Amino acid sequence: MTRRELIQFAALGAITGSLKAAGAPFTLPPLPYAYDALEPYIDAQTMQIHHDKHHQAYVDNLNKAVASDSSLAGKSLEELVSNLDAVPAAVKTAIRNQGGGHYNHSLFWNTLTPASKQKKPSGKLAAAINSTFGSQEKLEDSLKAGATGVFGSGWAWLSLDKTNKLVLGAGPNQDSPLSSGLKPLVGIDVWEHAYYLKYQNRRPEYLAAILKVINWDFVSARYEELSK
Ligand code: MN3
Repeated sequence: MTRRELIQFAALGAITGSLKAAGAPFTLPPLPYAYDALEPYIDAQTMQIHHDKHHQAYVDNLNKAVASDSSLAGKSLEELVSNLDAVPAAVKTAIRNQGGGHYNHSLFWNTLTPASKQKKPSGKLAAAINSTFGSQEKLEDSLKAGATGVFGSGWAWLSLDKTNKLVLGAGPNQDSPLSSGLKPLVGIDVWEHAYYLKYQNRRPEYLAAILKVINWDFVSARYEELSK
């Protein structure tokens, strides 16, 4: 393995491990780079508040929800979010929102990288993007359109479906594609907390910026892992 492949492999292992690891209490994963690493596209203050305050709150509230029902003890984050129907009605909304928030953000940090290190999608993912969307540019245009169209708070997604086809989607709040039987590859957080300090109401400017810092190396490796 080259050094780059080793780093990708480690990042993939870290996120796959933390999402599948058994049971509460869940903990906030460290940001895999400095707060200011995504400047000038995503500012350091936004990253610090988004990770240390918003993501931490999802983790804390998820732990409270899991602690309130003993049937949830020992379940991994991925088990909880991918099988909401198995969650008792009294805590289902909390697991959906807080578990989804923890899962979505844990993935999100790993799918970003400093712009100076950004590469194009590679290998099987590059081929799948071209055959499904025509080109990387068309995929990015469609992702931007999906993210622009989210009313209020939510996410736009590139996921794998059950037949390992690439699919685009969007959802409100912290709903995760995982809960619909999809395997999320890239999520674009369009909650205002993700961009308001720097971009205020200019969501399209934020979307153009976030696409400059997508970690396609990580996404390419995740695609290979999930499509096996
Ligand atoms: Mn967020």
